[in-house]
Amino acid sequence: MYTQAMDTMGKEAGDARPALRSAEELRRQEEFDARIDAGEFIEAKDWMPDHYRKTLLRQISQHAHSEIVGMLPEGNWITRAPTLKRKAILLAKVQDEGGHGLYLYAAAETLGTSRDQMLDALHTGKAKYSSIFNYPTLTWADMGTIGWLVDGAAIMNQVPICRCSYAPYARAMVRICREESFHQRQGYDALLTMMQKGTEAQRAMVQDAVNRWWWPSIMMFGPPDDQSPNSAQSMRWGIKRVSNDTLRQKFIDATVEQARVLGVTLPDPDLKWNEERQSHDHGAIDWAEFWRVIAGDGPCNQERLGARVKAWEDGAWVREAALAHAAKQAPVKAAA
Ligand code: FAQ
Repeated sequence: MYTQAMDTMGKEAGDARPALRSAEELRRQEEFDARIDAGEFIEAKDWMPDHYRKTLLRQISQHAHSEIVGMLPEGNWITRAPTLKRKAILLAKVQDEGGHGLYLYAAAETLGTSRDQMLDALHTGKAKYSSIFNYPTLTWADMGTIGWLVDGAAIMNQVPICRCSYAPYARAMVRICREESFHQRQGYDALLTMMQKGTEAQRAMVQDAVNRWWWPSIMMFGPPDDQSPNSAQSMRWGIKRVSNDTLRQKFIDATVEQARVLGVTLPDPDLKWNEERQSHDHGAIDWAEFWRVIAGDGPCNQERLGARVKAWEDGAWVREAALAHAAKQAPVKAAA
C-alpha cells in the first residue's frame, strides 16, 4: 500500500539504467557522469538521466511529505503547551515544518512533478513519509524529545544533503538545516528545564518519552547499509553523500553525551563505548518493527493519513477561492 509512487515509475521500466538509444544520448550520459565525478551541481535546465530524475523525485517526495505529516504529532500539543513562551516556540516550529514542505515540493516541481501529483500520491497511500511520524505524542515531554532526538536525527541526515548534486534540492536544504538546528535546541532546552527545574513526576515523564522515542529515532536513518537497495546508486550520483549506518552511528555518538548532561538513560543496555572503534556499540535494532511501520502498520499510520486527507478536503474551498481570485486578477494585472 505504501509504495513510493515516483519510484514505481522507475521500477516498472525494468532496468535501473535507461536504454541508451542514440550516440547523442550516450554522449550526454558520459558528460553527465563526468560532471557528477567532478563534483559539479546539476541545475533544473540541465540534461539528466531519467533514473537520476526519478531517484531525486522519490527522495524529495518522501522528504516533503515527512515535513507536512511531521507537523501533525506536534500540532496536537499547541493548545496544551504549558506556557506562552513554549506555545509560541512550538507554533513557530510547526509553521517552519510547513515551510520546509513547501521548499521541497517546489524543488520537486523543478523536476517536472506537480505538488498536486505528489499530494495525490500521499493521500492515496502510494507515497512514503518518515516512519518516525507514525508514533503517538502522549505527553508534553514528547515535544522536547521530538526536538532533541527527531530533529537531531533529521539534521544529522540532512546536513550532507546540502551538498546534494541536484542544486535546487541542495539550496532548499541549506535553509531547512538552519531552521532544524533551532528546532533541536528548543527541544533540548525544554527537556533540560524539566530535568533541572521540574518535579520528580516531570523527570519521569522525560525518561518515559526518551524510552519511547529512542529506537524509532535511530530507525529514521533507514535500513542497514546491506539492506538499503537505493544507497549505492544514490551515493554514486551524489544525491546521498553518507550511508545510513554511518549517519546512524554519528547520531548515536553525539547523543550519548547529550543524554548524560540531561540526566536521562538511553534505553539500550548494550550501548557502550568501544575504545578500539572510537565509537559506541549499540544493541540490535528491531528492523521488523521498522518494515511494519513503513508498510502502513504503525501505531498512528491511519490517523496521520486520515488527518492529511481531511485537511485536504476541508481546504478545498480555500483553493477554489484562491483560484477564482487569481482568475479575476489576471486581466487587471495584464492591463497594468
Ligand atoms: N521512513 O534504500 P533505502 C524530519 C524507505 S524529515 C520511511 O535506504 P534511501 C523533519 C526508503 O524510502 C524526515 N521509509 O532508501 C522533521 C526505501 O523505500 P522506497 C525525513 C524509509 O532513500 C522533524 C526503503 O525504505 N527525512 O524529520 C525510511 O536511499 C520533526 C529502502 O531504504 C528525509 O526524507 C524511513 N525512516 O534512504 C519534521 C531526508 N528509511 O523509496 C517534523 C531525505 C528508508 O524504495 C518534526 N531522505 N525508507 O520505496 C533520505 O535521506 C533518504 O531517503 C533516507 C532513506 C535515508 C530516509
